[in-house]
Amino acid sequence: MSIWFTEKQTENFGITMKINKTYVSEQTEFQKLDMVETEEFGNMLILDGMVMTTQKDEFVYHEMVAHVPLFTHPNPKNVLVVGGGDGGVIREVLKHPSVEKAVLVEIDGKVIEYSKQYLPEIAGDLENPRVEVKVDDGFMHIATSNNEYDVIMVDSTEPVGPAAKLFEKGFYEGISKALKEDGIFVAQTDNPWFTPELISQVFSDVSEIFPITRLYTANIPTYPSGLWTFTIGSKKHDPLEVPADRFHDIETKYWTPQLHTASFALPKFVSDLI
Ligand code: AG3
Repeated sequence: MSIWFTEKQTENFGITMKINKTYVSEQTEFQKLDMVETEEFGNMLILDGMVMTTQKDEFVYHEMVAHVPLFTHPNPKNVLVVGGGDGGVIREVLKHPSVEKAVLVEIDGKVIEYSKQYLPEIAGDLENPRVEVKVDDGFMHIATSNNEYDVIMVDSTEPVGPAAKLFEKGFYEGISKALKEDGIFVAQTDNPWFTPELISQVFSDVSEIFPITRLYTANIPTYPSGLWTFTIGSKKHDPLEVPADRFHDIETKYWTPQLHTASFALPKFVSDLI
């Protein structure tokens, strides 16, 4: 007998994976958390029935969330990750020597705990002395931060459940206030096939607050449609005008200096959304 997991990405469409083992299946204070071993993609974290990350393809998302804004900023020192309790974005952030402090604010301590246990190569850097982990509400953390961060990364779930308020204009206003005067933020903004309105809405909200707003994409096979978007809001530095000598050497599997720029080249049906 074999067991298969399906994430129904829409009412009528889904992605299916063969499951070898279920390590955890638990209702936390905030959401349903499953940690499983898949045959094809290694261990996988699922929240509220949605694929969050897998050992095989996690590098795409985590590298692209971290390196695009971090290389856009000339000297990022203080960095905040909202969500991202699996630690993948933090691992990539720490590859930038200018970063003195990386704060992770994750609402659900169970995500951190089980990621350390079952996704060690993703979560391993959460113990690094440059990292401060807070189990707290990211929305509240943003609301009470002023002029503190160079770069903020929103590594949230989808706009349902605990993350719904992280896709609202008021949250982006809070982010702007929490950033220094030349700060940059990035948020994962879902996919253009099944959630085109979300991309348009977020882009329009962010562009009312930030002088520079940009959309870029990456290919993530286990996420809905595989074509994932990220929205950048920046007060001063344009990700499309990064001087070539700012791209220092780092070890990556997806991000390259060429791809940094190329990821902003959008298919027509995607650029029509913004
Ligand atoms: N956060 C964004 C995952 C969104 C996936 N959506 C879905 N499967 N419907 C990923 C967390 C990784 N650190």
